[in-house]
Amino acid sequence: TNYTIFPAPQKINFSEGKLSTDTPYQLQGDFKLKPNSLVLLNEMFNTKSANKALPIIITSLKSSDKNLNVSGAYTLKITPQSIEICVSDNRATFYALQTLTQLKKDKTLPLVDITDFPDVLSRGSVEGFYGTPWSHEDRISQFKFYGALKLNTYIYGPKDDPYHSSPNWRKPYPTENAKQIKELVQEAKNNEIDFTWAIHPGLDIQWNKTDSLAILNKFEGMYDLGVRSFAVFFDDISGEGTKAEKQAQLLNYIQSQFIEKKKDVLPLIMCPTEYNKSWSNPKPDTYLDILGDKLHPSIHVMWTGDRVIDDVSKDDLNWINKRIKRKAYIWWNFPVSDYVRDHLLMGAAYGLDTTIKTDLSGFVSNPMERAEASKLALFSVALYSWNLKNYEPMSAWHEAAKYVMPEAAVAFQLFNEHNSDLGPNGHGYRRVESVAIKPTIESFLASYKDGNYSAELASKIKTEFESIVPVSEEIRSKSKNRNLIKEIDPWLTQFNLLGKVGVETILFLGAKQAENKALAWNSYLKMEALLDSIQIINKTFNQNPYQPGVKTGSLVLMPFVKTIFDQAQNYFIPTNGNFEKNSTTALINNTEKLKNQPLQLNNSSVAISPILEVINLKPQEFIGIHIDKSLKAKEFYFNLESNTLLENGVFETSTDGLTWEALKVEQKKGKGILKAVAHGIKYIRFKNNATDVKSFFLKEFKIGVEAE
Ligand code: LOG
Repeated sequence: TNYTIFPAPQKINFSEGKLSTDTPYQLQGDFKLKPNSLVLLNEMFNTKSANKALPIIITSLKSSDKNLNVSGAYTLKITPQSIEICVSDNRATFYALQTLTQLKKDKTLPLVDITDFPDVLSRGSVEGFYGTPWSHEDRISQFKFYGALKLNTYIYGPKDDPYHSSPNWRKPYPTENAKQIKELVQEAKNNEIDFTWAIHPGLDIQWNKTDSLAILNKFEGMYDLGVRSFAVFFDDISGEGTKAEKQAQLLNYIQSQFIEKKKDVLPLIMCPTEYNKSWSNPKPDTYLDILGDKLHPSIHVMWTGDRVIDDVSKDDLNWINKRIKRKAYIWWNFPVSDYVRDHLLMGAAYGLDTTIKTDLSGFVSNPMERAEASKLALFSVALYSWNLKNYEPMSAWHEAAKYVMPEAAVAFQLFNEHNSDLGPNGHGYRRVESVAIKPTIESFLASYKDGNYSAELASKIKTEFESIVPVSEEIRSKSKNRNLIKEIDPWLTQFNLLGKVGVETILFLGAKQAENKALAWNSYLKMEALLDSIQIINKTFNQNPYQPGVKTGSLVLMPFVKTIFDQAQNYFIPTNGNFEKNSTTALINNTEKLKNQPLQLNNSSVAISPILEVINLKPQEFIGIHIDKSLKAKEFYFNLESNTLLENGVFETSTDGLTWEALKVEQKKGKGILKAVAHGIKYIRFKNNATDVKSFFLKEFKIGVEAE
C-alpha cells in the first residue's frame, strides 16, 4: 500500500511490518494530553477490545535542532511494540495524532519513523474579502478541515462585517454574534487554530485618545469572548487614516497597553495601507520605511506581493523585508473572487516560491465567499506552507479534488479544470484553464480557419465535451457535501449546458463538412437554444452589482463554441454580420492602475465594472467611457463615493474625444444622476483638476444607451 500524508512530513522512513489498531491503548510518558488529542486517540483505537493494550509513549521534545523548537513540531515512531511520540506542545501532539490517523488503513498502522515540523509558523486563511461573510456553519467546517491539515491560523476580517469595519468597529458585537464568536474561538482551540480577530478602523478613525481607547475597549471585549490573537487592518482606505506615523503610534500603544499587559496573547498583526509593491511609494523614508523604523519589532506586517493579486517570489520578499525591517506576513489573494464574482476559482495554487521559508513570518490565503469551494485551494496552501520544498502545485491540486470530494473526485477534477481562469479583470490576474484540451482546440481552429476540417481533432474535442455532460449530475448525486453543492449549483447547471452545446457544435461541424444542410441546420438550432439557456442562467443566478452572472469554461471551451456558432450564423444567415465585434466602446483613462478595469455592456447601458478599493487619481488624471458611434447616450448614473468629489474634480463630456466640456451635475456624497445627456455626446469622464491626489470609491459609472 502507498501511504501519503497531507501535508508531507519533513522526514519519513517506512520499514517492513504493521501494527494493529484493534487494541486498547495505554498512555505513558510525561506529556499530559488535552481533550482534543484524546478524542483522536479514542477514535483510532479499539478501547473496548480485550487485546493487550498498546503502549503509546508521549514525551516532551528535547532537541537542539531549532526546527523542532517550534509549535507543532513532533517526532513519531511506530515499532512492533509501541508508538513513541515526542512533542513540542499540545498542538504537536494533535498533529502527530492527525498523521497517525492518516496512516491508519484497515485497522493497521505501518512501521515508520517520522520527524516533522512546519516551515512557516503561521499558516491558514484570512477571511478578508468583500461580499457576504462566511456563515457560522461555514467557519466551523473550515476549522475542522484546517485541524486535519495542520493549518493553525484563521484571521477574522470580512470587509462587510460592520463591527469589524466602519461604521460599527467601535461598538461591541450584539449578543447573538458575540455568542457565535465565543463558539468559534472554542472550535478553533479544539483544532489547534489561533483565532485572530481583526479590526478595520481606518475609514473614519480620528487620531485621538478617544479612538485609541475605543480600539482597546473593543479588543478587551473580544478578549472576554476568548480571543487571544489580534490584528489591525489599514487596507483600502484614504485620507487621514493612511498616515504611517499615526498608524505606528497607535499600534505601539496597543502593543504596550494591551498585548504586553495580557501575557497570554499572540504578537499583533497589522495590514498596511501600502500592502503591495505596485501601490507603494518607492522613495526612501516613506510609508513602508516609517513602519519599519517605528513599529515595535514584534508586530507582524502583512504583504500581498508585487501587486494586489500576485504570485509570491523571493525578490519581492527581499524588497519588502528590507523596508519593513522584519519578515513579511503573506496575505495571499487567492482564491478570493470578490473582484470576479461570476467566476469560481477552482484552479491549481501555483506561483508560490518554494525557497522562501526563512523570508516570511506567516502565510494566509484570502479565500472565496464560497467557503466549501475554497477548501480546494486551501488544501494546497496547507501542503505548501508546511513543507515548501516538497510542494508541487499540480499534484497537490489533484490530491485536493480527491480530499475535498472523494465520492466524485474524477468529476470534480474535470469541473475544476474548466473553472480555473478569472476572465479579464481589473487586477490583470489570470490562471491557466482547460490545459489538456487547449492545444487540440487551437490546432483545430487554426486549420479550420484555413478551410481544413480535421476529423481526428474534432473527435477528440467531442470526447472532452461528452465527458463534461454527466459531471454535474455525478457531483450532485454523489457528493455528501451539501453546502458545497449549494455554493456551486448554478455553475454545475452551466457546466452541463456547456458540455451539451459543445457536443452539438461538433455535430454541426460534421454535418456541415458532409454538406448535409438539413442536419447542420438542426444542430445550429440546438446550439442556439442551448446558448440561450446559458444566457438565461447567466442573467438569473448570482446577480450581484459587481460581476453578475455564472461563467464556466470561459477561457477555452466557451470561446470555441462561440467562434463556431458565429461562423454558423454567417453560413446560414450571411446578412447577419457581427457588428458588435467592431465596436469602439471602451474605457478611457490615463492612470496605470485602472488600465485593466473591464466594462459591463448590455443592450441598454455601458458601465465601468465597480471597483472595491479606493481610487487615487493624481492631478490631471481621469477615468471615463467612450461609447461607439452606433450608440446614443441617454442618461448618466454615477456614484463616486466621496465627501469632496467636486472640489476641483469635474465631470466632462466630449463628442470627439479631443475637446471637452464641463458637465453640470447635481450630486450628494459623490452620487447623482443626469437624466438627459446632450445630443451627440460620445465621451463622459471624471477628471481631477486639483493639485493633489483625489480619492473616491468607484461604485457606479454608467451611461444609459440606445441604438443611434
Ligand atoms: C483587500 C481585500 C480584497 C482583495 C481582493 C487586501 C489586503 N485587501 O485590493 O479585502 O478581498 O483585495 O479584492 C483587497 O488584499 N484590496
